[in-house]
Amino acid sequence: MSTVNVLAREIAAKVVFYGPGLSGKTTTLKKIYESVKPAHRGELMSLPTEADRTLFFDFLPVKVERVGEYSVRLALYTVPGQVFYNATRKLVLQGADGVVFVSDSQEAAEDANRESLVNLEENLAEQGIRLERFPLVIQYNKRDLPGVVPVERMRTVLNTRGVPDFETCATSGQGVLDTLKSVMRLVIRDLRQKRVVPPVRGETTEGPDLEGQLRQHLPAQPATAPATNPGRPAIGQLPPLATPARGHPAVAKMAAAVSSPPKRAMGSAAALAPGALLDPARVADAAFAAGDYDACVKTCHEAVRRALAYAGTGNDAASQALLLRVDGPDLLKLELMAGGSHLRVDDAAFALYVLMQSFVRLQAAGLPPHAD
Ligand SMILES: Nc1nc2c(ncn2[C@@H]2O[C@H](COP(=O)(O)OP(=O)(O)O)[C@@H](O)[C@H]2O)c(=O)[nH]1
Ligand SMILES: [Mg+2]
Repeated sequence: MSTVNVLAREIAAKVVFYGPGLSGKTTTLKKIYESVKPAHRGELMSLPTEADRTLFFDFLPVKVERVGEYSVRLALYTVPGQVFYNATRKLVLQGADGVVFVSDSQEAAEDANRESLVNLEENLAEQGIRLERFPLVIQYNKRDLPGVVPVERMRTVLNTRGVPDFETCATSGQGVLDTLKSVMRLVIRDLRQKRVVPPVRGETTEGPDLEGQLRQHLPAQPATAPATNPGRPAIGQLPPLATPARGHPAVAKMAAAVSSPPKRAMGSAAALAPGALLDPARVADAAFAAGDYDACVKTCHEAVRRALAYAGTGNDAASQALLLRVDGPDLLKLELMAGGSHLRVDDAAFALYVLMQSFVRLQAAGLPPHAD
């Protein structure tokens, strides 16, 4: 789903964090969110499933000012790991430019890791993508836990292709940013090979350049323990939690540009919309992108009502929400918001979140009955 604006020298790419349930994908994204300066990221949007509050879907836009001659905007997504969410995984995977496979180093997770990797391979194959030729990086996560599977054993099973791999601890942030840098490097190299991004004059490798750029824009070097390079310097501490720059214009603009790049854009809502609601979802994504938060919230509100109507037009909105298991208080908040004006980026992000929640619940209920 990469888009490249040659005139503006801007690349927008999509990276998906894939892996079995509870391997640490959401924690990894949260840590990236905390580590990147507010001016260089948007809001982290998370869509939880019902009972266990396992995060179903997370989305984080990140911007790196310059890589070679280009500035890079990354849209980072996680997928739900549980087996029964494969439809959602396929949706989120659509148009991915790169994948970070987050494996769980605990012995009990060995089967789940393997199965998830096979599932990734199958879902990419459905899109006509072979993993052999795809930007992929592996995280061996939860290395802090006692008695974890030796890295060499994990590598033999999961990294037969010899892709870059990293030992990580997502809860402390160890290795997380190195993984991100690595996948970014692969994505850009891939786009260059495909001639989507022109090669940089006089530069044979983007490696050191990219490294430099990230150093410049990340608050500190993270803890690192790349499995591929055990001779690396000792680990540092991650910086304290950054204060979210709520409503900051730069954040809004950046979040917008990433969440909805031009043309073939799959914004966060459109990614999950059933066919009949694709248009309003696109309008909502685009309004968010344009910074028109009033319009975004109103469009989301209207689209949510249409989504809920699939639960039966004879029911009122509250019953429809109940039937579809859309969160009542969330819906109420959206209703109240939609009547207001001068809404902020957080409001719009929340509205998109409720809309996505409705789409996911529709999908879970098998609605609309025909994939229209
Ligand atoms: N000890 C330890 N726990 C982790 C690590 N990464 C994630 N966790 C914990 O594992 C659980 C599941 O993590 P989560 O990010 O929600 O997994 P996801 O399903 O892949 O999104 C949470 O309780 C996390 O705190 C890690 O590196 N070390
Ligand atoms: Mg999660």
